[in-house]
Amino acid sequence: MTGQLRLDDRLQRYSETAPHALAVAAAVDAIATAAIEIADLIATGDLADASGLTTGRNSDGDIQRDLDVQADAILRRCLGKLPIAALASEEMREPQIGDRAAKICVAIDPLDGSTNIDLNMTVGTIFSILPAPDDLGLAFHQRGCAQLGAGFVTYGPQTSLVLTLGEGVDIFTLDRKAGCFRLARSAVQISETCEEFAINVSNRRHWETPVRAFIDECLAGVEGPANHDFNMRWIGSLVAETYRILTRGGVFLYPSDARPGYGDGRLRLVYEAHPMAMIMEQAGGSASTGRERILDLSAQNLHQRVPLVMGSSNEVRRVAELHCDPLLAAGVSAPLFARRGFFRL
Ligand code: FBP
Repeated sequence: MTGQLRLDDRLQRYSETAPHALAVAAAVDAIATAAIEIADLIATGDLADASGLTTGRNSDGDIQRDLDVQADAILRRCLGKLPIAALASEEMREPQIGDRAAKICVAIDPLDGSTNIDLNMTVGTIFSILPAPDDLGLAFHQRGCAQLGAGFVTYGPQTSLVLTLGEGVDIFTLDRKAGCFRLARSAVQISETCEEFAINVSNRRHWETPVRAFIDECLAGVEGPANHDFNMRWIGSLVAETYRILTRGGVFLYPSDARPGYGDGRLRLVYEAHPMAMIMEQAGGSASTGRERILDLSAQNLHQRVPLVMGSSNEVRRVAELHCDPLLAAGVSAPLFARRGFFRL
């Protein structure tokens, strides 16, 4: 461990650095407290009646599991003690307006990847912290680059909290005996190049031509223009995929596709793509839709979906190049070697 620095000590130091910092630090601290409770609940599983069973659908039509509902309640209880101007959750139809004098707004995905719960696989909590605008109706319509902080917690073999406060990315691991998070890795960096891609290939026939072209290049490996082999992973849990990229590089894609309801992909801009994009950029990686930088986008509505391509910057750039290719953009598949030189940059 990196000097055993505790998260609360890190937050204490940060809280003195800027006008919003005290409020941001308090929100992260509350999320960390909630995460310890959620981690316990997940670890106890069936024994605590937290089975991952489907209980219904949330306001946006997603299948909702008992743990989604419980995680949401725990986070709202912990955050509810703080002055927060507006709170948004994947599990709520509309944001909840709180203390109008407060300096920050918080958006959460209480339990991302919850279809994995009954498989005993990694799930997580994602959060985004924004400044409170004068008109709170616009709280979650701000561009991603307005975020003051962002992060996620993974509930896996270890419970880890990945955090950016706009000055790099740190990873804290839960010390279960002491009941606190301790610094495990600081100033995390994502390598520019990578040898691993992640995408749900079962949707291949529904993808746009540039996405298909990129994955064809990865699959061609050493025999194609990429000139090296790729490995593939698909966990079906955004937090676990992001953690992997922060650990050994890689590129993740959840693109738009032709299935009904997937015209903008699957992931949500405000509480999934924005925070992950801030983490990527703060760690030296990139995040785009394939056409635009994620942090330049602002949501028209709270639950808006967005295509997401993130990870090692050379691969994210390559996906963008393919989207700019006029033939591919028109849906014409070109042979691999016609698209780029054998020795890629
Ligand atoms: P939820 O927002 O419903 O939790 O879904 C998000 C997610 O589970 C991501 O974590 C993951 O990347 C993706 O959906 C998997 O989608 P698919 O099942 O279509 O491959």
